[in-house]
Amino acid sequence: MLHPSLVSAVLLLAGSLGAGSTNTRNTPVEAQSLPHPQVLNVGGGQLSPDPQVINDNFAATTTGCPGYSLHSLTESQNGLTAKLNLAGAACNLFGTDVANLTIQVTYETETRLHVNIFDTANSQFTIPESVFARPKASGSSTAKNSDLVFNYDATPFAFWITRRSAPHATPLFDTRISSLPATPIAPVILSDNSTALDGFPLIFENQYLQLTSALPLGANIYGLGEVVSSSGIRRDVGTDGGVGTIQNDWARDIADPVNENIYGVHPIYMEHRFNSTTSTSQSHGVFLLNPTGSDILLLTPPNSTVSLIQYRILGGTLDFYFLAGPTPSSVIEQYSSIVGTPTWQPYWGFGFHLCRWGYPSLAAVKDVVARMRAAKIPLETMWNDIDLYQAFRDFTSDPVSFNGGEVREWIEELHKNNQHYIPIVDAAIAKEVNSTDIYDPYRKGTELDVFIKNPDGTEYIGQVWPGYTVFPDWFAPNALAWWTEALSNWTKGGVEFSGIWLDMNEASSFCDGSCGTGIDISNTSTPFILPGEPGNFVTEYPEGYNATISGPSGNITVNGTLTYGATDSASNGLSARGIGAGNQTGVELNTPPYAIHNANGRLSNHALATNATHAGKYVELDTHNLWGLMEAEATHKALKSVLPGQRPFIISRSAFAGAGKWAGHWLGDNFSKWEYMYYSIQGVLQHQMFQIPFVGADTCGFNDNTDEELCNRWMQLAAFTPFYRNHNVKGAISQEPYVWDSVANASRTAIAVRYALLPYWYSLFANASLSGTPPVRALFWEFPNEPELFAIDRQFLVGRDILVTPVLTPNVSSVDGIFPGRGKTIWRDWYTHDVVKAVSGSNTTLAAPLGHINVHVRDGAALLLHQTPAYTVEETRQGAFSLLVTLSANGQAFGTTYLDDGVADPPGPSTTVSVTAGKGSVKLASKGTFHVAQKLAEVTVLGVAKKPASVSVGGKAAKFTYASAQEKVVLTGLSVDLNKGTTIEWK
Ligand code: MIG
Repeated sequence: MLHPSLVSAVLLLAGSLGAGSTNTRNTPVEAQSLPHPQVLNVGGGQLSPDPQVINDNFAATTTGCPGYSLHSLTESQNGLTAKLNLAGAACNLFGTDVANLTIQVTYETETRLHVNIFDTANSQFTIPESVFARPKASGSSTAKNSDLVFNYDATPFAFWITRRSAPHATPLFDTRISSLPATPIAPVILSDNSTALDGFPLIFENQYLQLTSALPLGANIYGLGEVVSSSGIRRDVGTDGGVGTIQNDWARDIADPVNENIYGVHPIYMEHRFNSTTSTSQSHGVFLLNPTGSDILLLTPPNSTVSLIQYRILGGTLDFYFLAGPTPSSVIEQYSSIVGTPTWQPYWGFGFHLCRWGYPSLAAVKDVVARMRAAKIPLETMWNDIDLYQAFRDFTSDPVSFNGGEVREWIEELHKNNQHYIPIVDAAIAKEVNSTDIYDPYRKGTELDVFIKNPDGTEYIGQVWPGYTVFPDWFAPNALAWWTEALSNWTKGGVEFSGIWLDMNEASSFCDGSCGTGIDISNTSTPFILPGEPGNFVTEYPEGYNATISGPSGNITVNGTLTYGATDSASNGLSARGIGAGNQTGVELNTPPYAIHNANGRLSNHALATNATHAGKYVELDTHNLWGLMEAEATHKALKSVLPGQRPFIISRSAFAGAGKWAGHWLGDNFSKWEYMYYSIQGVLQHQMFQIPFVGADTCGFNDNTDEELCNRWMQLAAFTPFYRNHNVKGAISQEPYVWDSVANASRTAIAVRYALLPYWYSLFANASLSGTPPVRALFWEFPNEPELFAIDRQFLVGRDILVTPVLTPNVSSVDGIFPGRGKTIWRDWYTHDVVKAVSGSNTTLAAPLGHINVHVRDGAALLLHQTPAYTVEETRQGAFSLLVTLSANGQAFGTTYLDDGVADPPGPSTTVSVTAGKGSVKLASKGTFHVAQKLAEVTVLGVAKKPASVSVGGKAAKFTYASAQEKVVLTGLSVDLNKGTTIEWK
């Protein structure tokens, strides 16, 4: 049994190290002098000098690459297969050219075309089916009825994808690059006088793949991530000789830098093409199923008529999926057919979550929960960070500050109050420091052989919070069973969690290589000065913050008046094919010849050495980007057995394509800056495309101190994002929403709107889990023919109907926002129901005093709402429903609401309530077997031009009120049985 007990590890406080170092950034900083011995790196591989040179200037060399020619073509109804042979002498640019390739083209569905180019010998790494189940072809889809067409040139081999409906239009994807001028592309692909085509042959080497496709000049590209993009949701393709984007795909533990690789990897993009002649648009998607480290560049050659996308990949195969769309949302839905639809979230998951790093004790946490209630700010779920742990060890609680028995009692109290508890789980597992140290998760894991190894078969030992650590190997056959037992014992020991928070799972390691191998590992101190400790005090505040004027409240006084300025577990069924570098000879594991633009330099920096091995067959070099995905899957499966019948609630920091099937995501270590509040919107939108729709940012900001004004605005904005959690760094000032009265007010207001809208949120997520439809939407996804919306990411839509226009700058009392629809769509204010007098096609200025977030309802909507938002989601659910109908100009509206018990996994019986309005009536009809106990008590219809003479419900005359300013009919005191439906009519 895995009872965690730590006997002799002595935890040295990191603050006692590195005295004298000052650093204003409160991310952990490296201590000046480490007590650790020199890194030995035994078995962890010799690491290359740092930094490795990035090979940007190599067009001259690529010119020498011969490309391939196609032969032995076999065509079938569903596609084709052929061989590709190296068309000349190998160039061995960054590895060894693979002479024999196979191309397989499959028309998998009418909207999905699969182009897979792989080494015929099948020794390059490919994701095992157990980790990523590739979609099945529909069988009935053929080359003849597909929306997409695969075209090719045999020699030199190149292919392009067109739409069947427009064979002569610019291809969607085109590796011929024939329209390029002969001019070289500076600065990334450089200086030779070769023809353009010569510059972009297909390169397929054991350690380097390169494929380049033409894009329309200045194309609208979205996706590719994870990233905090300086160009917003619309990625920068560069202009005239410039590289706009280098998306590096190497999962990395780093506090949200701009335009660099961060926690997750999602090689999917969507392109949106607008035809200005016809004012119509079409979107398509391109997904590369390859988890190997890579760079994806978006650039525009000088004087070029096209822009380019170029993939540079460290291994694996060119496994492409093309998605036909043709609308933005349909591209996203089609992507879910490859990576899977997102996991069902429990209803309570949409409540407000509160967390911080740096709660010293259970008493402090209890106090927070009590203060939330005293302030009447709904708290659904309380979280704990690594403060909970004993000696930073997973699956423990500190016997003194978080005493197990008391923790149990407290969590059970939370549960009685319909609240929940979520603890953190770090990726690395502490290694026992000596023979008297007993740490069962380590001991049992060693017994079951579930940890990552050095190439020589010894245990790989890195270093994370608890000191020297090992790392779960999700490819190990026993990993899932071991993980499940550890989680189960933890909850049995008192930490009765309702969900799990997965951190550090890129996976992160603080030292170089297997640094604990062969040395005394008894020093468990952290090689960082923790935030808030001497040498790393948290001193930064938001932009514009003025401590002299307003003290700790920031720019405003506590009453809200502006004072500043003027205004499977993968374990089983491992594929024997495509094992990759773990089984190949002549592969440089630690320093691949091409250095991708990993902003950490060496691939192993702050991560595991790339020659670390998994289950005796795979190497970290090939599988690094899969760690978070695989941990999320294992945790999901573990929670299904620890909390049977309930939907696993998991938030993971690292992710790869498909992780949404198992977990949600938070946007990592952002900063308490206005800029980062803005970035949170693009982060949420990106992850809608990535099929991880349950996502949100650390509200009020993680790193640095927040201030009252920023926290006020952010608590309101985040109430309209799926995962709503306030989280804070250790050592920063407190930022729970009750800390400032104005923030408390703003939070209560926004949370009330959120909880009223829960049936809508929940229905949007049901549609996501059923069909991959994105719950949160960029404006152009709903209005794809309005180019002025293509880059909008300071506003967003929740579903089809709710437009959110947050304030993203300090010291203002109004906000500019665009109202999509070019004047044809009616937008009504959520709070007043007034119709907005919107400027068509450009910004409208809206009042936005502190504590007010602009929310507008689209016309044609029928929203079933909780009538009375309460303290918890459960209490809110127990109350009656109300209905809001917003008639369009022609008097119509439609909406559906999905209702079920909100917890069962797999989902149990459900009922869908459909509301159809038109011609003086609103009809409610229900379908399904879930019994809806709560009645519909209130109906509001907006857009009834004249006061009706009479209104009836189910044929019986009903009392109503009418407000002509809002053209509003309101019926209250109803008791409509939603299981039966009814008709409301007015004359
Ligand atoms: O390197 O557990 O992103 O949310 O508070 C710091 C402490 C480790 C990083 C997470 C952050 C969390 C923090 N963790």
